[in-house]
Amino acid sequence: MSILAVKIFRNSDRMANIKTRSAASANGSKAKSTASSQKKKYTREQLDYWYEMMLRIRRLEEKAGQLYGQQKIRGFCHLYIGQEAVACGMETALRKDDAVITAYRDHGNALARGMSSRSVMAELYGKVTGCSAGMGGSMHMFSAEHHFYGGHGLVGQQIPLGAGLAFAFKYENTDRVAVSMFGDGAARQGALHEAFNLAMMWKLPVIFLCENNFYAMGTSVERSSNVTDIYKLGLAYDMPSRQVNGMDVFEMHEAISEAAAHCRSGKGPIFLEVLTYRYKGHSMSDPAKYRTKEELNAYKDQDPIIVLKKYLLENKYYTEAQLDAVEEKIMAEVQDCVEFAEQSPYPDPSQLYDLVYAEKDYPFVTEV
Ligand SMILES: Cc1ncc(C[n+]2csc(CCOP(=O)(O)OP(=O)(O)O)c2C)c(N)n1
Ligand SMILES: [Mg+2]
Repeated sequence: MSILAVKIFRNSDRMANIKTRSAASANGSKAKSTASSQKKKYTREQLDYWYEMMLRIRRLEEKAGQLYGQQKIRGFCHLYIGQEAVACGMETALRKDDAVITAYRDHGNALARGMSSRSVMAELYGKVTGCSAGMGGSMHMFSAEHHFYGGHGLVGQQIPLGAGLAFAFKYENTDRVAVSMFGDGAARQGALHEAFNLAMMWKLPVIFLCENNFYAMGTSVERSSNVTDIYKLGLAYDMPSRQVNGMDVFEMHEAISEAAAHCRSGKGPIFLEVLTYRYKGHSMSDPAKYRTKEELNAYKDQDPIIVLKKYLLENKYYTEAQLDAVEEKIMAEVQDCVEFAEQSPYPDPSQLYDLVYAEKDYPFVTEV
């Protein structure tokens, strides 16, 4: 396995423009890439987790896509397919009591944090057994128990919320870390600058993680700013900032391990621009005509699940038959969670306001 850099098509219409963007760090040196020799250090448990969890996310979302077509799942639905290595590589480098917050493309993070397939599928169905009692849907997966704080629909809103989680961790004198995830589109929001500024001022234990999948709906990174190396936005605040290959689960694990250690030691925030790619359209209603098949296929060639599978076979961690057994187990789990969601009831209309937060005596709320 030798993914040392992410290949990026700068201009999907001109294949000649294929550019290899080397991972770069704040001080200009090449970012560390995980050489295959280093990979030997990973535990069997980590390898099992990465393979199973990436497959779980992939298969559950493929099913969700089908169910959306059948109108069993309604509303918005943004699939994470292609980006699985980000959530899974990150998880093995974090502690369970660290916090993760992200945008609406959140099914993968919910599962990677350990939330059950049943609770995610039922939420997609809008059923009361879902993780948000069926009142959030695709964009609002949430579990305080798993320290997964959503699932947010307003582009960029979770950037300062993640800094707020880190503020609480510091205020309470813990060594917990918050990961505040957002897209390349969200990186253009003003809220990023306010959050970066205060996080640096107060040395908050927050990893700002931009999943640069190169598009914000149909708008490519090049069309939203002249600064296309998004990690450079952190440099204006003297924040340690660099790029990471998000198609490589090993590299993700390494980058988050380093970043979390930095935050835990009281040195303040870190900004990682994670280069990744979504295989599907922005949401279910997007035919993704703004990019070419060649561009898509070039990323599929680096597919994190296929690459890991090859590694597991070559290094004799698994036989083909054992990998097939994992696939069967996941397929059965997906089938089970669909049946569970189908059979679960919708929330009762009387519950509509139960999860809406309002302070009755708040000064601006007056009873009429
Ligand atoms: C404040 C705000 N403005 C606009 C939108 C509409 N919108 C939804 S998703 C999106 C694109 C965001 O892209 P990016 O941050 O790159 O995340 P990705 O979808 O690629 O994961 C936009 C503009 C919104 N939800 N919120
Ligand atoms: Mg994007």
